[in-house]
Amino acid sequence: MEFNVPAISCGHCVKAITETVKSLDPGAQISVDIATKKVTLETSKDRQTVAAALTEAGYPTH
Ligand SMILES: [Cu+2]
Repeated sequence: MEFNVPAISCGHCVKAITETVKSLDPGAQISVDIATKKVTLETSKDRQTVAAALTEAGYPTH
């Protein structure tokens, strides 16, 4: 799945988002692109769950 996350601005954001997703699903594959502010991931969790966790971590999705 793919999310646009406008709050992504630096490597710290990438780390925080990656850790948030990994804590939800340790087996998740995730890539975060700072330039396009896009998060791409493979996970067994549903979209709603991931979006809620990212929002809670300070990275609301669009
Ligand atoms: Cu940052």
